[in-house]
Amino acid sequence: MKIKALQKLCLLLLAVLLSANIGYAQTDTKVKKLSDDDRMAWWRDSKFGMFIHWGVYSIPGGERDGKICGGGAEWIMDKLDYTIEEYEKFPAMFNPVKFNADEWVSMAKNAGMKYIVITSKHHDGFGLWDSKVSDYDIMDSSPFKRDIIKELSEACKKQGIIFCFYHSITDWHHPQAQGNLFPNYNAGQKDQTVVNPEFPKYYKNYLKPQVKELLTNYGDIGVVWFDGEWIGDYTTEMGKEFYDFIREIQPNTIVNNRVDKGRKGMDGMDTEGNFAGDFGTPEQEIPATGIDSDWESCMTMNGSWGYKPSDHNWKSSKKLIQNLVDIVSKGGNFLLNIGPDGLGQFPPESIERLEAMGTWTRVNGESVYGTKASPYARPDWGRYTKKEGVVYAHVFDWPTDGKLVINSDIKIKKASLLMDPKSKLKTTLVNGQLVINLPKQAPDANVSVIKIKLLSNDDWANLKRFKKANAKLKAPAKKENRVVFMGNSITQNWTREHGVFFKKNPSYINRGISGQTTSQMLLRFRQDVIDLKPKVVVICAGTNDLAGNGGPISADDIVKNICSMAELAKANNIKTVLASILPASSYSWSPSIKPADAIIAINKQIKAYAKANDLVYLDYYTSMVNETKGLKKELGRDTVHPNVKGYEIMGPLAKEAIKIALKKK
Ligand code: FHN
Repeated sequence: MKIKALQKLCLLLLAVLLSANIGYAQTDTKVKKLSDDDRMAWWRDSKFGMFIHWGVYSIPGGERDGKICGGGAEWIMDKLDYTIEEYEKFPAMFNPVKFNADEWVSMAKNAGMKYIVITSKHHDGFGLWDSKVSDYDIMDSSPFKRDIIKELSEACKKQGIIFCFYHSITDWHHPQAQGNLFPNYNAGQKDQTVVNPEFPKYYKNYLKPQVKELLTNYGDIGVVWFDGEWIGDYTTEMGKEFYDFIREIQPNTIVNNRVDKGRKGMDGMDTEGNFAGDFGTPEQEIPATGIDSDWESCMTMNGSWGYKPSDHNWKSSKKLIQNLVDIVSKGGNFLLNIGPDGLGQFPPESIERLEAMGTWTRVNGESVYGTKASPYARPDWGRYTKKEGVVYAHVFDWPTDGKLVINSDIKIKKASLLMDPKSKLKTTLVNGQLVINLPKQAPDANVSVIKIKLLSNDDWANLKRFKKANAKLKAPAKKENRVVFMGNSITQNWTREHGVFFKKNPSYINRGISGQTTSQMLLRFRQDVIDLKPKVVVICAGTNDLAGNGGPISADDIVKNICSMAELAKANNIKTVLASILPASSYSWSPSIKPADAIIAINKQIKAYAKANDLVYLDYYTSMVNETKGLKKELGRDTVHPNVKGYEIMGPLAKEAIKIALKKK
């Protein structure tokens, strides 16, 4: 093929490739707009982020000629009265050669933080990225000449951490903003009439274009975290317009409520009214109670956001871990701050606390990430967080008696130490209060977490337990005397403890479920008894009601529930054998209950009802009771549950009762 033709072909190919690339880039900008819930999902599940206040103010660290500025060191320009000219010496000195973005991101990730919010520009106006809108930035005004935002955003992307940036609306350097207010650059906060008539130009020609740069050149931005909106210059109209402007550029980014003017002080939540912004921003405080809207509490580890070596007022790791739990239990996110020094290093005190939080989140993270706020009253000993079917009890103060009183609305299926999934913690009822029995020693010095698997509400009566078995069960043959045993663990354990009874009587069907109360049995009576078309049903119930498993219930109501089952059986031509409650002096899982006399009283009522309705009363009680109205030791695995000998007593009694029932008209 002649050279000329070949060249033409290559040129053509190149042109096609180039047009495809442009096509790709163009397609790249067409981002599918997520619903608000989908857009917020990653943030709501993340719960824990790193705030980084870094800038040229990290060089003086809050000190000027031995004088320390009050509050945050990042306010030194205002608090220690630097003119702009004087302050501009800091960018010229800013050369953080120790800055390593990957290391920073790893420290955040290892602490259990899911996103990072870096100050792209704080109130002093200095930009940590390569801005084409201004030279007052890291590339043009400092010897460092590395785009910090670029390096951090790439490091975040590499390590799966969501990259976000903070941006100050107030600008003490810009002449059309607050740059003309020396020495009180923040005069406009207290006196809203102190405004710069040029501010709208700053807003239009500087603030928005710079934010657009940050939203355009550094990939997906998780959160745009505004601040400094308190100046009189900045209006709610600007805020709403700015919000839309940002969502236009990155439709799925999240913007805090400081984009608008609704925030009422450090409380951080918006006042009544229609304000832009996706979440509230409490600062240095944790709301007293849960808040049913999106919010994130930002907090320093010591008393300063910016690096301030003179500030030693460090919160303990324990306090920070408990703050994380407290915030998450109230439905919020925790944005914990780091103030790196002028060389780009995290203070050792911060690293120590990040590591401690990492040690805790690596073990207990499931009790934080993706959880919902606690629906229960706050316990004195700590906090709750919740997930579908699980409640996490976060114990701050380990009970000296090892008895953790749990909110009685929590329907416990199984409790264990989160750090030891195989552990099984006994739950007992003491004076009607649900108690989880804990080991003497708290497993974690900061916050020890108990994982509580819930009896799933949607299947409170455990209808799914026998669903499959029932479906497999064929309809009884015409002559078959099918008998269903309805009950609790006493019935359930019969198959395990004395299985031969059911083997020898294949028409006997065990439908006992441990822990069940009469109300739960009533609810599943249709599917687990009536639909199985037995000739006879043996009902042995009431023990767990007396133990208070379902909460307090009167003896009369227990009997009513049992009689209701008998009436259901009668209505479906099923003969009923009403079994007595077995004798018991106490219940290990509810030690405060002394059931002996209540059992006698209820059995009397059941017997009377059976007599009055021509049903068969199956008296297990008399053969199994000891002299103290408890279960004969030799017949029980414990004070309640029969052992093999116990079931060898019960078997013949039951068979005899069934025989009598079958004969009844
Ligand atoms: O003035 C700032 C302060 O420096 C810091 O950035 C905090 C962080 O939320 N916000 C402002 C004070 O409310």
